[in-house]
Amino acid sequence: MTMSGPAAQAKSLREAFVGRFGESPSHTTRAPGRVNLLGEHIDYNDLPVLPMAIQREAKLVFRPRNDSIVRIHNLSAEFEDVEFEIRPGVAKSEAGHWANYCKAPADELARRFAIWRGFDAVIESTVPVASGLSSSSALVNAVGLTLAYLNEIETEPLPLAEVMAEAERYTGTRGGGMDQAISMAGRANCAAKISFAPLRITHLAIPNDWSFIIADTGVRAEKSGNRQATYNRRRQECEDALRAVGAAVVAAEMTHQPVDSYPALLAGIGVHAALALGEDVLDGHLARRFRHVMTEANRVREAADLLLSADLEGFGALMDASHGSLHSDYHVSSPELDELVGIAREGGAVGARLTGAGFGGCTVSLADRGAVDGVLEAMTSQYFEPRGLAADLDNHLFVAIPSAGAEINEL
Ligand code: NG1
Repeated sequence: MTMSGPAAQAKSLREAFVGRFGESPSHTTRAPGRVNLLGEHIDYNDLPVLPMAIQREAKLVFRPRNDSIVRIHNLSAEFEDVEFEIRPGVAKSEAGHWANYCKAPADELARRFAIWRGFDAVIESTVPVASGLSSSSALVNAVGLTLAYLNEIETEPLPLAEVMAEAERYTGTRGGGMDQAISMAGRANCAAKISFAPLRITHLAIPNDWSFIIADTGVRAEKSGNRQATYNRRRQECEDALRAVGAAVVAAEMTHQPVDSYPALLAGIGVHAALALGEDVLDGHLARRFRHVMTEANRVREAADLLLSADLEGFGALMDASHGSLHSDYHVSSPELDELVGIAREGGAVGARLTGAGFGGCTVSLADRGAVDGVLEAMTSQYFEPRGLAADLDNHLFVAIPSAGAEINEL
């Protein structure tokens, strides 16, 4: 009998560890990537989002050391070995280097706790890189959970996820906390509604006959350079819009509570009044960014109810509306993302949208289980074959399996 899938991966990780470090690993850690179903570019505004963890994951085997050195060998030859010492202020590698996602949790944990114990590890990730499926947070969480466990500090999923969200900012992206939270705390067969400040998670079962199809445009949405600058600019624009609308709320005495956050704005005057005020006081791109944030927050609220009542068509319609808003108001789509969304809809999906930060990366489409083959065929023949990507199709096109969050086990 030949092994395949996770069992074969675990064996090759163990063999590589023995080859590299001359002894056997003692533990294994895994942390999944995620697909965001609804609620894009609003986690950093502290508004709820609706992602799920997927079967693609970062997995490592490791052995503790008796000093503060971390050595990580990546099974993929594309990524060179990483070695550093755990301490506050770990020196960064060049921008975009994968080592920064290993150093980030060590730096953050060392700033908060007296951690000292390092490890040797061999790692492999099956999350496509720079594709909006959170390969970065899977890596940060896998290394962070390993360090937390070895140094006997916080390993409860949500508190650790909050530390990891802060940790990932070491890499230069001013991200929200969605990715680290769902990767740490996801539950099998479920999506999750995640709210922030304070971080909370509600698991929502996905109906059996719903399938979420992930399709990778093949255009990398790199986390460094231009894309990082655009992402950070969007965040700044949201802050600017909130400040202007908040000042108008106070001037008009619409609420007596301070309007210092998006959740406070919605609690104070509600989404419809906020939208109307936004149209009045904001111009141009700030008005568009604000409209996306408000309508997307409303879609997440409705989507959680539609999931509970298994309303496939209704949920799909919200995904379509989300894509429209990300395209026209938030300006983070791309021709390839739009094309894949269109093909999915024509192929029988009830809804489709870009997922993750955009500017390339993946789409997520919702289809009834019976319609999945039609969607996969349409995407294959109309998008992947013409681009010569069909040979590597499994990496570009797959049905998401809602998966459990990060864990650590003895070998
Ligand atoms: P991606 O680029 O898909 O990993 C980023 C942010 C999220 C969220 C989404 C947009 C990080 C680690 N992730 O995700 O927090 O803001 O964009 O909804 O920065």
